[in-house]
Amino acid sequence: MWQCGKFQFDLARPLVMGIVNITPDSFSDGGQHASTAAAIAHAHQLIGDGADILDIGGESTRPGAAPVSEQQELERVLPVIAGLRGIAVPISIDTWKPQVMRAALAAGASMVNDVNALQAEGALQAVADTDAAVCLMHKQGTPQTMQQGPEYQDVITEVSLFLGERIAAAEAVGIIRQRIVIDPGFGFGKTLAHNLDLLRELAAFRALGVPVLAGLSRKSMLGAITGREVGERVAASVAAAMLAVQRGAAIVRVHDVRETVDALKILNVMNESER
Ligand code: 9MG
Repeated sequence: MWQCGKFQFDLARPLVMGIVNITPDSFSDGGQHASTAAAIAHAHQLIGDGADILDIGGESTRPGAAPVSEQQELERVLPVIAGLRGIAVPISIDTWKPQVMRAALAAGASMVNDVNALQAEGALQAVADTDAAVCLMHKQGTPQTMQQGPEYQDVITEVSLFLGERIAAAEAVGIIRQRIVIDPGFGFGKTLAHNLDLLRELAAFRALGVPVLAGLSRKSMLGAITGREVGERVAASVAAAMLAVQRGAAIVRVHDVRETVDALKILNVMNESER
């Protein structure tokens, strides 16, 4: 069982985490109120499309993205979380900032998705003080610099060692394994070759004893392979999600929930009907 606040999942089938980005380029240029309303409407659409979890973020982590202040991030995410109170699926807050984690969890979020793996001062404690789930993700560098010549001796071993250390750090402050998922961080300080190695060997991370989350949706690695712009990567994203699940991912983080849910239904039926 994977515990996510008051929600529990047996992970007998893969879960689909739908992305709700509340950044100026995502929804509306009509001010904060319009962005909030559009984000809430989008979240309901994703639930209707079959999302098992919603991942709400107020700061872009794209390569080269500018950081936003804690205050700005709070102003973006809190009204959306409040507007979604009572929905049937857990809300994950996508942040590395401990004060944003605390405020979002108090407002009703059930999970923290931290691309910084709870390394910021106070982040471990912010999660430990609750019953929330956490995603510990690997990255090399920061979103501002991470794609400037990332290097590894052995990407699988290095990412695996890091994630093992972060699981231990989380457990040391009382975050039980049943609340933890790990993520190798596709595109976060990785070349195309590193990303392909990670996807090929994704099953290796299951040896760490917690569920694996994979986020490949619309990423530049898919653009590099297909030659398609970000808005035209739906088919590549669905294919990548399928491959990740076949290699042991328990959760896939995606923009295109409806298409991914449909594709995974085919895979699930095949797996269940296996003789
Ligand atoms: C916020 N964010 C962007 N990409 C991501 C990924 O691949 N994994 C996780 N956990 N979060 C991500």
